[in-house]
Amino acid sequence: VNKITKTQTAELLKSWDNILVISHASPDGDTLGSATALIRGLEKIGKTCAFVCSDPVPEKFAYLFEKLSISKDFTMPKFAPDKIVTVDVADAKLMGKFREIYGDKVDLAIDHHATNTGFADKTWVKAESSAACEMIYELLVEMEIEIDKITADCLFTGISTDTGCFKHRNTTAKTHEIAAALMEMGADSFKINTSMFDTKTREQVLTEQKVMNSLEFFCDGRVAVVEIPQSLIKETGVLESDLEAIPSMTRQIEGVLIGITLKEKNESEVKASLRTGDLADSSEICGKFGGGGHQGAAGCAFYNMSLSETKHALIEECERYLKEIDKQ
Ligand SMILES: [Mn+2]
Repeated sequence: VNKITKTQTAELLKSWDNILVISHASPDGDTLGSATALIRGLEKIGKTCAFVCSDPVPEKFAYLFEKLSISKDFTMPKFAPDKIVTVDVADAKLMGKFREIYGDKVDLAIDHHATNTGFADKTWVKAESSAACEMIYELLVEMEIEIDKITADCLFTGISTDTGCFKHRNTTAKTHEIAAALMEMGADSFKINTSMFDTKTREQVLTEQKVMNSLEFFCDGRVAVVEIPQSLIKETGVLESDLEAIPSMTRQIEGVLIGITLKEKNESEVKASLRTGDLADSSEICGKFGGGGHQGAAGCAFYNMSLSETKHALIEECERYLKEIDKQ
């Protein structure tokens, strides 16, 4: 990995033009907030920019693109770029369909994942940053580019969403310092946090209602499991975003150490998403099945097994795991 510093990143960007900024597939607030804030900053110093993303931008993030002069078609760049920059992309795979075209042509990756694979020619990684948006904030300050109200909203969005509204373990004093600075610059924390964390679509709640019907407890109430069968996905036309709050709902139940969400992806694959509090380690349990992730959130996939076979395999592992914990 050819790692560079913030100062070197600033120098490179100042010397470049016709820059294509790429977000990761299934875009979230951080990858979109950092892309839009970076583009706003670069346009302020006269650069021409374009933006692409492999998947559609969810409607709730539309405000990030307000008053931006770039093309509204994010499925192809409006010009042949001279330089390519990814934001919040840990692996070329996460570029989705753009991997084929640009996967080995990325000039600069700006990322906060310690696991960044070094797919870009140059990489500025800062793993202690809670969000890529923290890094873009520091970069714009370094480049002495003014952060206007909309840019502040973009950056605040990424920081707030990647920290789960300043609740996840990755939240640091620095995170709060930067968020405070962004509020001074006009970021509307109330509006952003309400829309990101306190609002669900009706479809989302109706889906959650159906999924919660399947809730079961195991291991003396220390394991909670919910199931999302293909039939539910088909009959209700559920969107991926309607399901995103479900994994953490299992962990929020008092006494539950391990929350498990099982989703039947297709006829031959079941995906498990685990959530754990302080006392258990999701990644350790998922690791047993060839998956991975973090202590608090991890996943693994099961092939050619039914939902109930998957459930039993996981519960057996949880039983073993919890016995180990009890010994300590
Ligand atoms: Mn991120």
